[in-house]
Parts: sequence; structure tokens; C-alpha cells
Amino acid sequence: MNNTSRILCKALQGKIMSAEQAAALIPSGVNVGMSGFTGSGYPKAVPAALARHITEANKDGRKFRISVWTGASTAPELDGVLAEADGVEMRLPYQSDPICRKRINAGQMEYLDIHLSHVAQFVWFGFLGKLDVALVEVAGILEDGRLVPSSSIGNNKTWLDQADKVILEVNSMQSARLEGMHDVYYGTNLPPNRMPIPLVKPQDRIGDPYMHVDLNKVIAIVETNAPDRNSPFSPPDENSRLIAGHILEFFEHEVKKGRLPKNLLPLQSGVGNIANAVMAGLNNGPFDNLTAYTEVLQDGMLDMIRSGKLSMASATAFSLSDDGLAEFNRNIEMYREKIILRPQEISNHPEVIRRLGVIAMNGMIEADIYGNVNSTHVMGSSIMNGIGGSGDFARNAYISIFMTPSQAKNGQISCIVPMASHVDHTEHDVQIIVTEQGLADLRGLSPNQRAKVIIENCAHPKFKDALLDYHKRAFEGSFGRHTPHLLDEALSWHRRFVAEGKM
Ligand code: 0RQ
Repeated sequence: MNNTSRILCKALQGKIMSAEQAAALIPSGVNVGMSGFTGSGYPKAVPAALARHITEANKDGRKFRISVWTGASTAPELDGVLAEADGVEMRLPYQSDPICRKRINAGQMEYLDIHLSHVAQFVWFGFLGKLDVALVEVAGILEDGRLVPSSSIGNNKTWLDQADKVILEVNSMQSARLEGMHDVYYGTNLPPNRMPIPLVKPQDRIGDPYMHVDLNKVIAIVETNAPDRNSPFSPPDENSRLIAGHILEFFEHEVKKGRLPKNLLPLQSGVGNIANAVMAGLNNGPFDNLTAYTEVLQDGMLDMIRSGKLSMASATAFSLSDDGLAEFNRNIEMYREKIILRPQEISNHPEVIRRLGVIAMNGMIEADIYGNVNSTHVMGSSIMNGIGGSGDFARNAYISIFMTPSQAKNGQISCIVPMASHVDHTEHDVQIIVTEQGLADLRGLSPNQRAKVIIENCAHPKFKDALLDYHKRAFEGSFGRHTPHLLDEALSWHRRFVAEGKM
């Protein structure tokens, strides 16, 4: 593939049309599988054209809506415009769009938050209904119709396989040199005929660099030339630096104890500034020859590859800033050798994560004193983004770490609470909790022992006495003493934040 011609397949050239024409081929009521994962590789033109079409159609009082399935979060040009047009019946899985969030929390849009590794197989099993249309961004189409994936793979292989009709966006702004970086595994059978996934090291290639599609299903091809979302990262703040410091110290301790090898184990790191700061910490830390088996590759991991600290990274998507992307494109020949992008059912596969012994590091909204973690809901009812891949990794990791500043909302709210207002990761799946105050190692501890360590090491001093007092009184007064709770009071902890106008 070269930069001048991205659609080499003659049989498909007659299908090239405008975004408006392609959008007009999507009827109301259908399920559409769209590409896109953490702001990369999403279709840039057809969703906006569809949103305009929906707005027009709904002027006559019609209810034109589609269901939108993706890899993970996308961008304003997809989630934002479709939510704004009131065009989404059901959205799944992870999203982070402010307009979507608002509509979901207002009860105006259905949202199904499922583990990222579950999405593809739920579609194969028929659990989510029929996929009607696939709308997938690619970097190019070869002579024989094979597709060069874009800056994310996500669920694209499944969308292309399962949909009745396929619309492709060919984005010439994506580097032509992405060709060959991907590894698309086509070996998955359904139970009871499933076989082991033959991936034993993060650097293993087990699939094909291209995606396949039945050319007869392709109803439209739209040419685009538009950038990914490319959100900037803030430089690590004091809290992020402290959190990163605690994690590094913990790793050094584990290496000394012989529980981790000197080059650690493959790293998974969530999205956002804290995750990026942890990568910056590792880049300046004592560990070499690291690897990553993760879902999202942020700027911090590029820095580590460049410095030589990270020998390779496996993911399903990039999530870079403009600067990160410019750096990636400048040195793409070097990065190509060290990065592999895979479908998300493989990047997040429980079997592989458990086999590799991945170290999982994810952000959270709050943790309770017993180690239950809430990653998704403010006040137990208002969705922030979604569980994303955090559950795939946390449940199956060698060590599962959750991190947050000890306080939110300008220090008005404690992120360590008596009882999590919503639980995404239970006490059984959480080994380490870290805040800027310190790190709580929960391995081998009973609930009451965990409560002491979490409050002592992780809670902000401002909230420590209240949490200790709660635990003490709960131990004395609760129905049982294994995981002591005063149920009315546990809930009033959150209610108080609202009553005091802090939320
Ligand atoms: O809201 O911006 O309105 O003030 O939550 O919080 O501190 O900016 O933290 O960007 O790291 O996000 C859990 C949401 C953390 C993220 C979460 C409010 C806070 C702010 C964001 P405002 P921060 P981060 C791989 C792994 C689930 C998916 C996942 C996430 C907003 O990490 O989505 O891990 N995780 N995937 O004010 C009330 C509290 C709060 C609170 C924070 N205790 N109470 N509000 N906030 N704590 C990637 C993928 O899976 C794709």
C-alpha cells in the first residue's frame, strides 16, 4: 500500500460514494457495529452525516434511532453527534462522551456496560441480537480486498464477520506504514469446540496483519482524511507522581521478595493522566526490558519504547495526544517493530491475561474500606464512562492494582468510603489500592485487617477519623463481624455529600 492510493481493490472502486450517500443506506432501528477504541480508528464522516439525516427525519415526528456498538470510547464526531441528534437507542460497551453521559444519566438513552472482552463473543453467541451494519475505518484496501486496519482494531473483525452489510471509511490521514503492525486472530471457535489461544508471550504473532471481509457485503466506501481525537495529557501533577512513586516502590519490594522478576511481568495500564504518570515513573525507574500486554497505548508507553525501557507493547488501540502521534509518525519504522495491535477479544482475553501474569493498573472512582472498587458510578447511580477493560484485567491479573487520588471534587469528597456506592470489582479481585497517601497491600488479609490498612495507608487525613470511627462502631454494632457494616449509616455517608452541596 502507498500513500497515493488506498483503495487498490478494483471490484470495490465502484462502491465509492459520499458520506451522505452512505449514511442514507442505514435505516432506522438497526444495530450498527462501528470501529473506534479510546478515540482512535473510529469512522470520521458517516456518523455525522447519519446524525444530520436523523435530525431531518425526526423533524416529521418520526423516531429514527439506531443502536451503536463499538470497541470502546470514540469521539464527538461519532458519539457526540449521534447523541445530540437523539439518534441512539442503545449504546454499548464503553463510552466517555459528555453528551452521551448526560443523556444516559437523564434516562434518555439506553446504555449496556459490558466487559470489553465479552462484546465479540456475545455477538457470536447471538446474545445481543443481529448485527445489521458494520461501519469500520480502515487505513487501506489491498488489491484482493484484504483490509489494512487503522489505529485501533477493537471489535472490527467481529463487525465485519457478523454484519449483513459493510460500510468502509478509508482514512488517508492514518499512516500507510500501519500496514503489518496488526495481528488479527481468526482461530476462535465457539464452545464446545474452543481451543487454547496460542499466545504465550506478549510479542507472539498468532494471526494475520489484515482483516477479511466478504466483498459482496460491502455496500459503500467513503474516503476521509481526518485525524483521530488525539486528546492531550496534562503533565503529571503532584498526586499522580506520588501514586506512581508508591507503585514503583511496591514493585521494587516485590522483586526483592522474589515475587516478581527483575523486568516485572507484562504491564496493563488504564487510560488517563494517572496511568500516563505511572508510565513516566517507570521510564525513570530501575526496571529494564519491560513488556506491556494492555488495551490502550498512550504517550507514556511511546516514551518508554523510545528510551528502551519497554521492549515491546501489545494493545488493541492507540490513544495518543497530537504530540504523541507526531512522535509516532516520525519514528514509525522503529515503533512498528515493537508494537502489535490485536482484536480486543485477544488483548483483553482472560485466558491470555492469566497465562502471561499481567500486572493490571487501573483508575477508580472510589474504594470501600474492605477493598470493593467502584470504577463507573458517581453516587452509585450516575455513570461516568463504563467498566471498559478494567474487569477483564483485574479479575485475571497476577496483581491487580487500583489507583485514585484520596479525595475528589476539590478535596470535598473522600474516595475511600465505608461502603462502595456501586461495585465493579469485588474485594476478591483487588489486591492493591493506591492513593497519593500510600499503598494498601490487601493480599492475604481478612476484611477487618483490610479495613485498617486501607484507612491507615490510603485515606486522606481529613477523613481518617470518621472512617476509623465507622469501622469501630460497625464492628461493635453490626449484624455480623466478618464484614461489619451499619447499613443505614454506610449509605448516609454518600447522602451527606449531596446534603452538604458537595456533589
Ligand atoms: O469528574 O471531571 O466532572 O470533575 O470522576 O476523575 O480524577 O479525572 O480520573 O480521568 O483517571 O478517571 C475511574 C473515571 C477515573 C476512569 C475513572 C470524578 C472526577 C472527574 C474523573 P469531573 P479523574 P480519571 C482501560 C481501563 C473505568 C474503565 C477502566 C475510568 C471524573 O479510570 O473510566 O478502568 N475507569 N478502563 O471529579 C465523585 C468520587 C470521584 C468522582 C472521581 N469519589 N466521587 N466523583 N470523580 N472520583 C481503558 C479502557 O477500558 C478503554
